[in-house]
Amino acid sequence: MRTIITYGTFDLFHIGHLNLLKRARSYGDRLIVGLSTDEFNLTMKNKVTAIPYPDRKEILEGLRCVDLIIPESSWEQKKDDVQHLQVSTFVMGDDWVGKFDFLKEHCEVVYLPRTQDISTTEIKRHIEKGNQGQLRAVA
Ligand code: C2G
Repeated sequence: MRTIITYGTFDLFHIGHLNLLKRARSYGDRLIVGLSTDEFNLTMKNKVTAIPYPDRKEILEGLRCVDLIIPESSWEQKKDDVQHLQVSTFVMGDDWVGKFDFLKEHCEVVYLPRTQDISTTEIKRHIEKGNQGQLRAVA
């Protein structure tokens, strides 16, 4: 059983999130997501989530490619998570490239190219500007 893990906020769920999760899942047989809690976002990531943790969790649980959700409540939990969940591969988008290389002594570490032209911030900005046109992820 090859267990994969990734972490994130996944606020205002969009195609970039889905692409990442589907590609992460393809590295193994089960995908675990460390979902950032509202408090962790607020205190450590300086992010105010639009969608509360319980709803973000339920959205991810509805995806075929996600097998388990655990709360992400600290920057320091990854090594313990990788060890006690017997993770084979840790996957993140490449905006984080290099930031988690310390995990390489415990599992494979993979950084995947982000999906272009879409992000939670861009969605919020798009709506604030009155929704002119559409947000398109480059295929
Ligand atoms: N992502 C992507 N393409 C996008 C937007 C996001 O591939 N257009 C990826 C990010 O690189 C990340 C995942 O989707 O791997 C979740 O993105 P966020 O919810 O923005 O998560 P982030 O704030 O990067 O938190 O400890 C790690 C942090 O919790 C990651």
